[in-house]
Amino acid sequence: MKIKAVIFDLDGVIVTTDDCHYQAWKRVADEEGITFTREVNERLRGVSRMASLEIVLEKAKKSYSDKEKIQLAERKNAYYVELIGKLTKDAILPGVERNLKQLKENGIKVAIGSSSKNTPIILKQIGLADSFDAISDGNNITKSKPEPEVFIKAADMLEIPYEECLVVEDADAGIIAGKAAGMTTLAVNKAKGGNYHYASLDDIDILSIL
Ligand code: B16
Ligand code: MG
Repeated sequence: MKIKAVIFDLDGVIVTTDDCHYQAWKRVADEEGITFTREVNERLRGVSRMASLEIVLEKAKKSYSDKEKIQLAERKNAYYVELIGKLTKDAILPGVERNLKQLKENGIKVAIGSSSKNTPIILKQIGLADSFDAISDGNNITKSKPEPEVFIKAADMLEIPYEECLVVEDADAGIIAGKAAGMTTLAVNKAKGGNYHYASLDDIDILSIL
């Protein structure tokens, strides 16, 4: 078996926070008179908070200073944190717990590789705070996906060579990042370009492809 570790993206792979991101950005966009749709929200998957804001502002009728942009991002995050504070175990996506259990029982390390600075809050809310051997997230990186940094750091924490890691991602930016890190990639949902593709983790035993 070549793969010794599986690095999971968080939003869209472990947990369904898409709607929380959508509601929070929509609230800010409405307040600012900016058109924001579900289609635009899809483009924010795996993209950092400030890079997401730039995408949201493509439809803005005025320009915003750097200071105003930081305030908008903080406002969005406050709305988002309010919403994720209501998440429970029910937000864990189908197939996640079974796969985590199977991987651990077979000695495969598991880690989180997420762009989100809210990773600790989300994992605590859904009861998976102690379920991973390493957590690499938006708090310990300087370059967001599609840069490979978040996955490189996760592998380094695990002390596993990059080519022995599998990345599970729901975003094109995340698949590009995983490949750039020299890792094997498994795309779920609408992500494209992975070495493997499944609609959901409910459809696969990850162990069977390692
Ligand atoms: P935050 P992932 C990403 O998480 C989300 O997909 C993306 O929509 C969000 O903008 C980004 O985290 C930053 O999140 O504002 O909480 O720091 O998919 O990489 O787990
Ligand atoms: Mg994601």
